[in-house]
Amino acid sequence: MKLFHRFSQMLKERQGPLTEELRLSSTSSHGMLPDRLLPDKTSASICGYCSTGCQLHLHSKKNKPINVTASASYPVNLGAACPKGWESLSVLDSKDRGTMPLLKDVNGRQQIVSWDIALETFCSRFKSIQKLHGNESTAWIGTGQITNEDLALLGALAKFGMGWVHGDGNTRQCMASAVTAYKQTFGFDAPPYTYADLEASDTLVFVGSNPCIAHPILWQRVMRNQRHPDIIVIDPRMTETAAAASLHLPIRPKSDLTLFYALARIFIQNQWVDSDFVKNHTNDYDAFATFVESFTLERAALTTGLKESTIMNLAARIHEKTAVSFWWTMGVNQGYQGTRTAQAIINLALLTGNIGRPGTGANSITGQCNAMGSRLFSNTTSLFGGRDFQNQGDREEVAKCLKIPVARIPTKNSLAYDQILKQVDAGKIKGLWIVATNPGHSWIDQSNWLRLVRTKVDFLVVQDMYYSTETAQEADLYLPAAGWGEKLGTFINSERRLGVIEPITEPPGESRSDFDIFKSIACQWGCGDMFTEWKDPASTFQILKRLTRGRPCDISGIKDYAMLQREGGIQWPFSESHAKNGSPEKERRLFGDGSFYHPDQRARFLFESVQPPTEPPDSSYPFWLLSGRGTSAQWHTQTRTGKSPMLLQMAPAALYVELHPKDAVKLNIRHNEKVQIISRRGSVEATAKVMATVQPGQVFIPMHYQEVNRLTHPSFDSYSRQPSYKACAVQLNKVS
Ligand SMILES: Nc1nc2c(c(=O)[nH]1)N[C@H]1C(S)=C(S)[C@@H](COP(=O)(O)OP(=O)(O)OC[C@H]3O[C@@H](n4cnc5c(=O)[nH]c(N)nc54)[C@H](O)[C@@H]3O)O[C@H]1N2
Ligand SMILES: Nc1nc2c(c(=O)[nH]1)N[C@H]1C(S)=C(S)[C@@H](COP(=O)(O)OP(=O)(O)OC[C@H]3O[C@@H](n4cnc5c(=O)[nH]c(N)nc54)[C@H](O)[C@@H]3O)O[C@H]1N2
Ligand code: SF4
Ligand SMILES: [Mo]
Repeated sequence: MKLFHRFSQMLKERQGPLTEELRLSSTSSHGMLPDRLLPDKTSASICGYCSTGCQLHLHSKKNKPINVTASASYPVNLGAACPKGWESLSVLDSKDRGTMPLLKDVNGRQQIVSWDIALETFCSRFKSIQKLHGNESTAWIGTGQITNEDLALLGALAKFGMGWVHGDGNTRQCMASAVTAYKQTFGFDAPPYTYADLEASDTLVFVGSNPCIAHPILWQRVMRNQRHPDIIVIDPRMTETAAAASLHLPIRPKSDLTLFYALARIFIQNQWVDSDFVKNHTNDYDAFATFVESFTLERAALTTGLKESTIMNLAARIHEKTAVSFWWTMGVNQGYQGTRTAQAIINLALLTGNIGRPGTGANSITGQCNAMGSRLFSNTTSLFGGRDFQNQGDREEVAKCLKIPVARIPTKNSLAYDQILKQVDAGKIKGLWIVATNPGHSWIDQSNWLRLVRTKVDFLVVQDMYYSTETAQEADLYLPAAGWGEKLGTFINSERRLGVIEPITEPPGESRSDFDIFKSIACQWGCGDMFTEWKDPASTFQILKRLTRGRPCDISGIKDYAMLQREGGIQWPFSESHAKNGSPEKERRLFGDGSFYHPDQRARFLFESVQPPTEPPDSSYPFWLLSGRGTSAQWHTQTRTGKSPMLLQMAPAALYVELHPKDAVKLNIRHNEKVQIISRRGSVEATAKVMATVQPGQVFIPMHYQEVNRLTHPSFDSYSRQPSYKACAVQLNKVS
């Protein structure tokens, strides 16, 4: 009773919303919480890992984070979280958190320095490079894992304050193909769906997407679907998602484009097309119909390795249902024809009229917690709010909105990530600033990356939570950043929902939030005046609202963070005029009225001839190497999740490779034996896991192991410049 009394008292004094779960568990007859687990403060925060955007309640006691619960009332996760979410606080307290800036001395050793020296060095070094080589000689590489407010301040500071022209981010590795596909087809980068569509579909088609592992709580939404949906997975591997599907199509790597064009041909030939929708809301149908004529069933079967009857069966299953949704992720985007493949999926949705209605859509799932925010607010490839640097009117709008001279806004787009590195190699870009990404593990073709960083970059600044990352260890100057759980701002999830992240604890030592670091740099650089209105994340959010006003992604109707918290997040668009009609609906999808964002409001059919794989297996390198997410417990380069003992127990610590039993017999390799994997770029040693998850002739390595990108082949989609991580040629040898 005493405990209950204390708990009620605490409820009265709480500083944030307490979860239903905590309240229940502490008052139920069998579940009194021990005193050490009773928080004195709770924050409600969107998870800082994947783009599902679950809301977590973070609890602390005497300023120490103690535990996490999943918000039961939040419309995204409805009380659930995955292992990374549950463990999100435990990774903050780690001995390799940066607590002070580090600067390389004359012997190349990183030494602790004060912030004053760090900031002075940052500005003087970059300024001197710019003075000698011009404003295009420096660039930044950002991320989809910091807040909208951080991203916008970084983008405005670098381009408008410091005069830089080039910046890109890790979202290039991830979402660029989807972004380009949507922009070209719909007229704006706009994933049309809402998560309720997962529950309202009769048929869900997942292409190159493994939500069981990569978006576990989205997968739970699929499991809540009461319509006994047909779940179809198109993936070379028998993934966890494929194993749970009603139909798995183990397509040959990088042959999706042929499959989708062949499907379009089947729809057209059988008159399974929603002609009214096509006539009223699309352009270029006739040209598309002519184009797909050569994609016969025989051709598709030959290219994809799937049976003709399987392809016909797939077409019929899509045709027979009224609410069909298509979902794609990295198996599509990370391809040398990723943009066209994404558009081939969109074409199917347009042809069959599966868009704008519940349970439908051509739906790209984003990756990182704020990949969507980086698309709208990073000010890299596109000018704020999805505008164009090359458009005079767009530049004037932004200048007016930010009250800066229009001349401050570059008139050209940033180079893409790979192009920035090419300029580094050419000696044109000499200074790099890397924020919240770890290319020393994640960038394609590692040996080239290392060569560039060590021999071509004059000044490398790395801003990260940990000083131990592969990238931070190469830094001339390392800036210690606060992480998720220690800062405030907003993220946008896969269904366009803005949500708030709240701090629950202080950053360690003298580390600072990214926002504060950018502000300090602005002052030191001498452009602090430009950012007086950008006082803190909350006031910056008001600037972001202005930047979106009148755009498809208009969020001007969202009053403030309190409103976002009260409403359970809000999906864009939510303009001032929306707001006049009252509270936002809990779930909203786009294109219900069939009007798209091109000036004629019509979507386009976009298509192109199929190109051969950039590095197909041959007699010397006979295997396809696939890579991707291997476990729900690890996140990318493991800098964060690798700090949780619990998460570490959930996946093998050392590099492994999945290999088909038939190939294992041929090569005389047994389960758990060591093998060497060699590509034209490098070689690594791994433990063989003999399992039929992969097809014969294919092997799979999770991307969480640093070694994987020593092997990958640097080829890129020509429209999106996204790296084609997913497939290259390797050979396999038993280590005797
Ligand atoms: N646990 C965990 N979750 C994560 C992440 C993480 O690191 N860990 N990262 C997040 C991020 S940033 C992202 S982008 C997402 C990625 O989420 P997903 O894209 O779902 O994950 P991946 O495993 O990279 O790739 C998906 C599938 O593409 C398949 N694939 C490979 N080549 C082809 C092909 O040619 N055609 C087809 N159809 N399929 C192919 C692979 O076999 C793989 O199963 O996950 C997010 N969620
Ligand atoms: N072979 C292969 N390679 C791949 C992929 C693949 O499928 N196969 N997938 C690609 C994809 S989709 C992606 S998204 C990339 C991801 O690649 P990365 O972005 O390199 O991976 P992360 O480990 O997420 O790196 C984020 C870094 O930011 C730091 N950090 C976290 N939060 C904060 C913060 O608030 N502030 C600051 N300053 N730092 C912070 C972390 O410690 C970490 O070092 O990898 C790509 N690489
Ligand atoms: S599914 Fe994604 S957002 Fe939800 S708890 Fe897991 S990592 Fe976090
Ligand atoms: Mo990603």
